[in-house]
Amino acid sequence: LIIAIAGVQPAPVFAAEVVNATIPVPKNTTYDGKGKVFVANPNTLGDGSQEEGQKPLFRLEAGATLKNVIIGAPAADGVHCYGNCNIENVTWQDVGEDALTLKSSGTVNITGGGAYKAYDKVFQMNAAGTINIKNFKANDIGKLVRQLGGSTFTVHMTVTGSDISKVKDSILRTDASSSTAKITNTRYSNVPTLFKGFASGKTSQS
Ligand code: ADA
Ligand code: CA
Ligand code: CA
Ligand code: CA
Repeated sequence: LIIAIAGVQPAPVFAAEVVNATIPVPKNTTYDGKGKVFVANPNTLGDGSQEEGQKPLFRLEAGATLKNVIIGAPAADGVHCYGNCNIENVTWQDVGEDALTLKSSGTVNITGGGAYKAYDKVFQMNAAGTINIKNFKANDIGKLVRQLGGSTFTVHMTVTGSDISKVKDSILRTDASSSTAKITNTRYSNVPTLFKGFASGKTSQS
Protein backbone atom coordinates (compact mmCIF):
# COMPACT_ATOMS: atom_id res chain seq x y z
CA LEU A 1 0.00 0.00 0.00
CA ILE A 2 1.45 3.33 -1.05
CA ILE A 3 0.01 6.36 0.64
CA ALA A 4 0.60 9.55 -1.25
CA ILE A 5 1.18 12.44 1.08
CA ALA A 6 0.42 15.78 -0.43
CA GLY A 7 3.61 17.30 -1.74
CA VAL A 8 5.72 14.17 -1.10
CA GLN A 9 6.44 12.15 -4.22
CA PRO A 10 7.85 8.61 -4.10
CA ALA A 11 11.47 8.41 -5.30
CA PRO A 12 11.51 7.96 -9.08
CA VAL A 13 12.51 4.52 -10.30
CA PHE A 14 14.60 4.50 -13.46
CA ALA A 15 13.91 1.19 -15.14
CA ALA A 16 16.57 -0.24 -17.41
CA GLU A 17 15.87 0.01 -21.11
CA VAL A 18 15.61 -3.43 -22.67
CA VAL A 19 17.36 -3.47 -26.05
CA ASN A 20 15.48 -5.84 -28.38
CA ALA A 21 17.43 -5.00 -31.53
CA THR A 22 20.98 -3.59 -31.84
CA ILE A 23 20.97 0.22 -31.63
CA PRO A 24 22.83 1.66 -34.65
CA VAL A 25 25.09 4.69 -34.19
CA PRO A 26 25.73 6.08 -37.70
CA LYS A 27 29.14 7.29 -38.82
CA ASN A 28 30.41 10.52 -37.27
CA THR A 29 27.40 10.82 -34.93
CA THR A 30 27.11 10.73 -31.13
CA TYR A 31 24.71 8.63 -29.08
CA ASP A 32 24.29 10.08 -25.57
CA GLY A 33 22.66 7.60 -23.17
CA LYS A 34 22.34 10.32 -20.51
CA GLY A 35 23.28 7.87 -17.77
CA LYS A 36 20.53 5.38 -18.50
CA VAL A 37 20.96 1.63 -17.95
CA PHE A 38 20.62 -0.57 -21.04
CA VAL A 39 20.23 -4.37 -20.92
CA ALA A 40 19.99 -6.93 -23.71
CA ASN A 41 16.88 -8.91 -24.45
CA PRO A 42 18.40 -12.37 -23.97
CA ASN A 43 16.04 -13.87 -26.56
CA THR A 44 17.09 -11.54 -29.38
CA LEU A 45 20.66 -10.36 -28.62
CA GLY A 46 22.13 -12.90 -26.23
CA ASP A 47 22.23 -13.90 -22.58
CA GLY A 48 25.71 -12.56 -21.80
CA SER A 49 27.19 -16.04 -21.30
CA GLN A 50 30.46 -17.18 -22.91
CA GLU A 51 28.57 -18.41 -25.99
CA GLU A 52 30.07 -16.88 -29.19
CA GLY A 53 27.89 -15.21 -31.81
CA GLN A 54 25.81 -12.97 -29.56
CA LYS A 55 24.77 -9.57 -30.87
CA PRO A 56 25.83 -6.15 -29.58
CA LEU A 57 23.56 -3.63 -27.87
CA PHE A 58 25.25 -0.84 -29.86
CA ARG A 59 26.83 -0.91 -33.31
CA LEU A 60 29.08 2.09 -34.02
CA GLU A 61 30.07 2.98 -37.55
CA ALA A 62 33.35 4.78 -38.28
CA GLY A 63 33.77 8.01 -36.34
CA ALA A 64 30.84 7.36 -34.00
CA THR A 65 30.81 8.24 -30.30
CA LEU A 66 28.95 6.44 -27.51
CA LYS A 67 28.72 8.29 -24.21
CA ASN A 68 27.07 8.29 -20.78
CA VAL A 69 25.78 4.74 -21.05
CA ILE A 70 25.50 2.06 -18.36
CA ILE A 71 25.26 -1.47 -19.70
CA GLY A 72 23.64 -3.78 -17.17
CA ALA A 73 23.05 -7.55 -17.29
CA PRO A 74 22.59 -9.31 -19.57
CA ALA A 75 25.12 -7.48 -21.72
CA ALA A 76 25.19 -9.91 -24.69
CA ASP A 77 28.18 -8.93 -26.91
CA GLY A 78 28.32 -5.34 -25.68
CA VAL A 79 29.46 -2.79 -28.26
CA HIS A 80 30.82 -3.35 -31.78
CA CYS A 81 32.96 -0.72 -33.53
CA TYR A 82 33.36 -0.69 -37.32
CA GLY A 83 36.38 1.61 -37.56
CA ASN A 84 37.33 4.53 -35.31
CA CYS A 85 35.10 4.95 -32.28
CA ASN A 86 35.02 7.02 -29.10
CA ILE A 87 33.63 5.56 -25.90
CA GLU A 88 33.15 8.13 -23.15
CA ASN A 89 31.87 7.41 -19.66
CA VAL A 90 30.48 3.97 -20.53
CA THR A 91 30.24 1.43 -17.71
CA TRP A 92 29.71 -2.28 -18.14
CA GLN A 93 28.32 -3.44 -14.80
CA ASP A 94 28.53 -7.13 -15.73
CA VAL A 95 30.35 -7.77 -19.01
CA GLY A 96 28.71 -10.38 -21.22
CA GLU A 97 30.64 -12.54 -23.72
CA ASP A 98 32.94 -9.52 -23.99
CA ALA A 99 32.43 -5.76 -23.62
CA LEU A 100 33.53 -4.23 -26.93
CA THR A 101 34.91 -5.53 -30.20
CA LEU A 102 36.84 -3.72 -32.92
CA LYS A 103 35.34 -5.34 -36.04
CA SER A 104 37.20 -3.37 -38.70
CA SER A 105 40.44 -1.39 -38.58
CA GLY A 106 40.55 1.81 -36.61
CA THR A 107 41.32 3.50 -33.34
CA VAL A 108 39.21 2.89 -30.26
CA ASN A 109 39.44 5.65 -27.63
CA ILE A 110 37.98 4.69 -24.27
CA THR A 111 37.77 7.54 -21.76
CA GLY A 112 36.29 7.17 -18.27
CA GLY A 113 33.82 4.49 -17.29
CA GLY A 114 34.62 0.95 -16.26
CA ALA A 115 34.10 -2.77 -16.73
CA TYR A 116 33.20 -5.33 -14.09
CA LYS A 117 32.62 -9.09 -13.90
CA ALA A 118 34.14 -10.13 -17.22
CA TYR A 119 34.53 -13.90 -17.09
CA ASP A 120 37.13 -13.65 -19.90
CA LYS A 121 37.79 -10.59 -22.08
CA VAL A 122 36.77 -6.94 -21.83
CA PHE A 123 38.05 -5.42 -25.10
CA GLN A 124 38.41 -7.75 -28.10
CA MET A 125 40.51 -6.55 -31.04
CA ASN A 126 39.50 -8.45 -34.19
CA ALA A 127 41.11 -5.99 -36.62
CA ALA A 128 44.33 -4.00 -36.88
CA GLY A 129 44.40 -0.69 -35.08
CA THR A 130 44.89 1.04 -31.78
CA ILE A 131 43.08 0.99 -28.47
CA ASN A 132 43.69 3.81 -26.01
CA ILE A 133 42.22 3.31 -22.54
CA LYS A 134 42.25 6.35 -20.27
CA ASN A 135 40.83 6.98 -16.78
CA PHE A 136 39.14 3.57 -16.75
CA LYS A 137 38.31 1.17 -13.93
CA ALA A 138 38.19 -2.61 -14.26
CA ASN A 139 37.60 -5.20 -11.57
CA ASP A 140 37.02 -8.94 -11.68
CA ILE A 141 38.06 -9.59 -15.29
CA GLY A 142 39.96 -12.20 -17.28
CA LYS A 143 41.88 -9.79 -19.53
CA LEU A 144 41.44 -6.10 -20.27
CA VAL A 145 42.43 -6.29 -23.95
CA ARG A 146 42.82 -9.37 -26.11
CA GLN A 147 43.90 -9.32 -29.73
CA LEU A 148 42.06 -12.10 -31.59
CA GLY A 149 43.83 -15.35 -30.76
CA GLY A 150 46.26 -16.49 -33.47
CA SER A 151 46.03 -13.26 -35.50
CA THR A 152 49.16 -11.56 -36.84
CA PHE A 153 47.92 -8.04 -37.69
CA THR A 154 49.28 -5.16 -35.59
CA VAL A 155 47.44 -3.75 -32.61
CA HIS A 156 48.75 -0.91 -30.44
CA MET A 157 47.38 -0.88 -26.90
CA THR A 158 47.77 1.87 -24.31
CA VAL A 159 46.40 2.17 -20.79
CA THR A 160 46.80 5.32 -18.74
CA GLY A 161 45.39 6.83 -15.54
CA SER A 162 43.43 3.67 -14.82
CA ASP A 163 42.71 1.32 -11.93
CA ILE A 164 42.78 -2.38 -12.76
CA SER A 165 42.14 -5.06 -10.14
CA LYS A 166 41.30 -8.73 -9.69
CA VAL A 167 42.55 -9.97 -13.06
CA LYS A 168 42.66 -13.71 -13.82
CA ASP A 169 45.03 -13.77 -16.83
CA SER A 170 46.75 -10.53 -17.87
CA ILE A 171 45.95 -6.91 -18.62
CA LEU A 172 47.03 -6.85 -22.29
CA ARG A 173 47.44 -9.94 -24.47
CA THR A 174 48.38 -10.69 -28.07
CA ASP A 175 49.81 -13.45 -30.23
CA ALA A 176 51.23 -10.99 -32.79
CA SER A 177 54.95 -10.18 -32.73
CA SER A 178 54.39 -6.67 -34.15
CA SER A 179 51.80 -5.57 -31.59
CA THR A 180 52.76 -3.11 -28.87
CA ALA A 181 51.59 -2.31 -25.34
CA LYS A 182 52.14 0.58 -22.98
CA ILE A 183 50.84 1.07 -19.44
CA THR A 184 51.40 4.40 -17.69
CA ASN A 185 50.27 6.01 -14.44
CA THR A 186 48.02 3.09 -13.64
CA ARG A 187 47.23 1.42 -10.35
CA TYR A 188 46.80 -2.34 -10.38
CA SER A 189 46.26 -4.99 -7.76
CA ASN A 190 45.75 -8.72 -7.86
CA VAL A 191 47.10 -8.91 -11.43
CA PRO A 192 49.24 -11.98 -12.26
CA THR A 193 50.78 -10.57 -15.48
CA LEU A 194 50.66 -7.16 -17.11
CA PHE A 195 51.55 -8.27 -20.66
CA LYS A 196 51.22 -11.64 -22.36
CA GLY A 197 52.44 -12.74 -25.80
CA PHE A 198 54.26 -9.54 -26.81
CA ALA A 199 57.68 -9.70 -28.44
CA SER A 200 60.59 -8.37 -26.42
CA GLY A 201 60.94 -4.60 -26.61
CA LYS A 202 57.27 -4.15 -27.52
CA THR A 203 56.03 -3.38 -24.01
CA SER A 204 56.60 -0.56 -21.59
CA GLN A 205 55.36 0.33 -18.16
CA SER A 206 55.93 3.42 -16.04
C1 ADA B 1 36.89 -15.67 -29.73
C2 ADA B 1 36.56 -16.51 -30.96
C3 ADA B 1 36.48 -15.63 -32.19
C4 ADA B 1 35.54 -14.46 -31.98
C5 ADA B 1 35.92 -13.72 -30.72
C6 ADA B 1 34.94 -12.61 -30.44
O1 ADA B 1 38.20 -15.19 -29.84
O2 ADA B 1 37.55 -17.50 -31.14
O3 ADA B 1 36.04 -16.39 -33.30
O4 ADA B 1 34.20 -14.92 -31.86
O5 ADA B 1 35.97 -14.59 -29.62
O6 ADA B 1 34.86 -11.68 -31.25
O7 ADA B 1 34.25 -12.66 -29.42
CA1 CA C 1 34.65 -14.24 -27.69
CA1 CA D 1 29.93 -11.21 -16.63
CA1 CA E 1 32.46 -11.44 -28.55
